[in-house]
This record gives sequence, structure tokens and C-alpha cells, in this order.
Amino acid sequence: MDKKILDPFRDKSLTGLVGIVIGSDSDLEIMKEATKTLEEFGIGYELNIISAHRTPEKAHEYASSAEDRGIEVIIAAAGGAAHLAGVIASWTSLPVIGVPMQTSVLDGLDSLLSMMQMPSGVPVATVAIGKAGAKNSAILTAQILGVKYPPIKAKVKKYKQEMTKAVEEKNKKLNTK
Ligand code: RP5
Repeated sequence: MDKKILDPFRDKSLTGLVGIVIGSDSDLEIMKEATKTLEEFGIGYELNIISAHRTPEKAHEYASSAEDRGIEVIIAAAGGAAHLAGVIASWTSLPVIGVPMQTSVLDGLDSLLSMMQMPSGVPVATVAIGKAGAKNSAILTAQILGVKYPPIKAKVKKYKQEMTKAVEEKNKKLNTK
């Protein structure tokens, strides 16, 4: 596809393969939170700009060929009408995680609802709007891939322990003033 950033088939230090699709380059800045987090987990990904409405044929081609190309999880981020994640999910049996973008006049609420309120039979695992969702999409991906790849599972466990420790340290600091 258009914008391959990492090729985990060549970079042996990376495990798993995630397909990230964003509806527009205006989604990129927020979605860097997802790519950064995947890199921290050592997970390989590719990133493409594909729109359900502006490049519908490409959306079909991408989603229907993803599994055969070795993709294991798809993260789809879009604002506006946000049908990207649902359209992608309709063309693949891979798990699809949707990240609602805060790019419309409705501040992402439209994206959240349209991603989440999928009809029965075509799920999109929808995370929070914006930056938190972008990060959570990567963590959820790590949790899914962790079932297959023990090193990713170990990193998820370590990540959670560190998060707990950081909060405990902040609490300790607050209460020792
Ligand atoms: C959606 O519309 C994109 O995912 C983006 O969040 C939003 C606005 O896109 P641009 O008009 O900035 O390209 O398709």
C-alpha cells in the first residue's frame, strides 16, 4: 500500500503485524500515539491513508487482502461519518479496532457512536475518542497479539505493573508533603 513505515517481515526485532488505516492525513498527529505505543511493545505495523468515502475501492482491496498479507489486527481511525472501521470490518474476519477522531463539528461524538453502534454480526472494538483512544487501540492490540506471542504478553504485563507503580508513587508523593 501507499505508506509503509515499518516492514516487520524484514525487521526481525518486531513481532506481529498490524494494519493501521486512517481516513485522512489530518488524523495522523493523534494516531502517532498508537504507532509510538506499538513500537514500545515491539509490534510491527504499516500505516495507510484510506477513506471509506474518498477511496472506497482501496478500502475494499485493503481489507479483503489484509489477512493474506499477514496482517493480524486492523486499527481504523476516522472522524466525520467514521464509517471506515465498519467498512473495513465488513470485508475482513480480522479483529478491527476503531478509533473515533475528534475532527468533526460534533467533536468526535458522531464518530464514536457510528463506530460503536455497529449492527449485530460486524463488531468494531471501539476505544475512546482522540489521543486516549489512539493509545488504547495499541494496548488492546498488544493484548490480542499477546495471546499468540509470549514476548508481547510479557511486555503488556510489565506495562501494567509500571503503570500501577507510577500511580502509587504519585499517591505517596502527594501524601508525604
Ligand atoms: C474523515 O474525515 C477523516 O478520518 C478525518 O477525521 C475527517 C476530516 O478529514 P479531512 O477533511 O481533514 O481530510 O474522513
